[in-house]
Amino acid sequence: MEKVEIKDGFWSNYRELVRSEMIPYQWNVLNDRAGITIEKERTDGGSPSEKSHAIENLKIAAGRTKGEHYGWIFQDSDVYKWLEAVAYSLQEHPDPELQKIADETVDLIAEAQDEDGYLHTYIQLRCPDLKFKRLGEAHELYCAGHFFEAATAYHAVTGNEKVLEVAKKWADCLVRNFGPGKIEGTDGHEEVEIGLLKLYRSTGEKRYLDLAKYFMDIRGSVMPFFKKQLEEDPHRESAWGIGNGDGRYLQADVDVTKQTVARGHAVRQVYLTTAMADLAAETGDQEYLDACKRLWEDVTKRQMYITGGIGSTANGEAFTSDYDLPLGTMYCETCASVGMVFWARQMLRCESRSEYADVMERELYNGTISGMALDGKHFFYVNPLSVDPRKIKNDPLKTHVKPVRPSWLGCACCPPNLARLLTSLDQYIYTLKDDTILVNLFIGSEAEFEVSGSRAFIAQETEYPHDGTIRIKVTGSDGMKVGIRIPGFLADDGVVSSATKAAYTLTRGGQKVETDPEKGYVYLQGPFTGEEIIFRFELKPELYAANPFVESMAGKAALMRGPVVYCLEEADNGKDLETLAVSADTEFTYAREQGTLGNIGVITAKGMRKKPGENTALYRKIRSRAYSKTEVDLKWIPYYAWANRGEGEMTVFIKYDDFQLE
Ligand code: FUB
Ligand code: ZN
Repeated sequence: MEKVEIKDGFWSNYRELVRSEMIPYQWNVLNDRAGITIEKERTDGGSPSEKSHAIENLKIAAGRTKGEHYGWIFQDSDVYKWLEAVAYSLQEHPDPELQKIADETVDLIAEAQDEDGYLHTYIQLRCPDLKFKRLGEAHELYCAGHFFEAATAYHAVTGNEKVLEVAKKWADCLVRNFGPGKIEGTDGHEEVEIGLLKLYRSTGEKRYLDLAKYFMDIRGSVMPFFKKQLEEDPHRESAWGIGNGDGRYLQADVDVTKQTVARGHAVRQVYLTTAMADLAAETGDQEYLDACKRLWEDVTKRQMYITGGIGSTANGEAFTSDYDLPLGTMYCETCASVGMVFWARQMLRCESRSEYADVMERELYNGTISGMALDGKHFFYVNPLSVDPRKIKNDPLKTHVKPVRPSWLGCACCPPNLARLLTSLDQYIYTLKDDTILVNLFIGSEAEFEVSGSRAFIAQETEYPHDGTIRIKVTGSDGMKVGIRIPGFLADDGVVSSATKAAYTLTRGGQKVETDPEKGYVYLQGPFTGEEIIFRFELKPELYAANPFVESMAGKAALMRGPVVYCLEEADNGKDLETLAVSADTEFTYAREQGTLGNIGVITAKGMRKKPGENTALYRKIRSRAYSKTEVDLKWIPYYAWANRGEGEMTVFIKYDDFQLE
């Protein structure tokens, strides 16, 4: 019963880019006719990267062509994520030609499906005797989950019944095969749970929700099962799916409800918590919600970069330890930031707390869209916070850190994940809860909801994040409420309280609203008759320092304006960005700029460049002051727009307060 249409100066461009460039481009890549060079995501002999072959794999499984499977064990999921993005795109922008291609893809998938519902081209084509026998690494259920997500979206938008039939047949195959007394295991990579919960909502079939819960409940005790499968695997090549075997890599070391810290593979962790929070929202399961809250706290307060990036190490694409946030070797996979948005959305369904929307917004304006170039055809897998091409090229531990976005990646999980997020962005702006509509994101949009049995309309007009004025119009009955999020960045410590009222004004029909924020939202009571609600705050460039426990960021600061993280690039500031510094009381100037990076907001200020001078020693006595200082003009651009002007240095963090020390 909800319909949200985005009409926004910032996001409509991104959505149009995905629709007009990225979706057709991805389709060509999936069909191996894009005429591009695919790069490895990092130097690793074993990773397939010559071609995608994803559609061809399905054609071979369908018996339409002959050949061998090529690609990752989860190559099918690239097609499913593409299909999901197409579904959302068609919703906003009907396109019979694209729909025909997507319908034909559904036909192909249906033909590739086995009689009993099984569907996973890697196993079907390479080792059919290993169906469900290599669950630690095979990604069968992972791919199933992505297919269920695609199928429910495509069915909802286009009414295509076949896609839902294929999904139900596959899910019923899982129901028949998994559970107590059947296969008592799950997938090494979470995702099927998210898909099953969507399938449950789409069909009303509770067996899908039950299976999703089974797959999560068994995680904490599944390691012996994975190990036994490995021992019995006649084609065993590696054990990468289960890491070093202690279960941490795949969140299987302890019961999911007992987890206290986020560890292991970052995408797996946040897909798990997305599903747990979804299940908690559906069923009210308090244990699931409590675990999610603990993990949320750990991730967002101790393991997240300022860009929203998560995963501190390339080794296992994983979390490491609290406050371990290195700047030059971090991982910050695009998928992990996309996953954070999914998780935040589910947390908002469970609890009306603005901190979830704050993180969602941080991810959206920074760690997610930095994954795509402004042409919609080049992508980052890893989103670094600092790059110096000279310092990565000889370090085998930094091959994942790339200074420019490749045309495509051998492991292509990230680009289509971003596409499905951006095309479904309308689902994140508002959260509808009983009689209340939460306004989570400030995005120009028109929406229609059913609230407490009657229709409600809500429209937002804004130039955010360039400007901090949001005009909202609501019509709706007296039983309903609208909760407006007060962004955490308006409070000095990030925690919204009654004191934060000094940082904004909120008026309704010209009258000031004095109500205190409640867990970060200010609630307005209906009836609403279309009177204008104006929410206004100043967006100022602000320097942010990290918690002192974070060693890599000591003495450094990052610049943000509202939700947007800024960075310095060599193209604007010359080489040797590590020699630059600002003072804590620097005055910053913000301006809009139209140029090669599109219409962006740039920030300028006076800063300092410190060079060794005549003393070129690697170490010197601090009191010797043997270096030269020059005042320089500094220019920051939004982090999301970096690496669009060729190879060069970039840094999010800059030294600060350094001059006072001298
Ligand atoms: O394993 C499937 C996907 O590939 C993961 O989610 C990504 O992190 C990448 O490893
Ligand atoms: Zn990815």
